Amino acid sequence: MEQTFVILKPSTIQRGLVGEVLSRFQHKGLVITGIKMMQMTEEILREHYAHLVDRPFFPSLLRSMMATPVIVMVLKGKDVVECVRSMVGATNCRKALPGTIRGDFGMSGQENIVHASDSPENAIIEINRFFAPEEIFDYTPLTFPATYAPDERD
Ligand code: IDP
Ligand code: MG
Repeated sequence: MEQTFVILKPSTIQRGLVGEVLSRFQHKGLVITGIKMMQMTEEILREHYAHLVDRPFFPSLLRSMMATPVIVMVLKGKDVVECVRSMVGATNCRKALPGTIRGDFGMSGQENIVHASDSPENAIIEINRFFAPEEIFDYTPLTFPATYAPDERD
């Protein structure tokens, strides 16, 4: 089954929203297969946000992402990459639809609560960037038969 990579950004830590955001993913039926707190560094952020290093807001994004430790996690589910991106909503929280995580919990384009991988290929790259293989636990919860039909569980 597919996995995706999520960061609870410093805005989530600072504002005390870790439980709220985590419960969205759990209530959806997604499985946490990896989770830890870590301090971002400029080096890893330059790699993770390589597509943005030349943008004028990049220095501000770096400061924002290093303002506190973050919580990084790996979530498992069928079509989970697409599913989590739609749960997260548009990049700018003011434009993100109500019902999405950014739409419900934020007011900023930069301080936008979460990161989520944007494709299955990038999810694999990002999981490997932030997690060692032994930090990922590929178990099957007892709730799976009530969460998926048999042909959805591969
Ligand atoms: P995404 O997080 O929705 O995938 P990206 O375009 O990959 O959006 O940008 C990564 C992060 O950079 C965003 O989540 C946001 O924190 C920040 N960011 C993107 N565009 C802007 C901007 O125009 N101003 C300030 N920060 C931005
Ligand atoms: Mg992105």
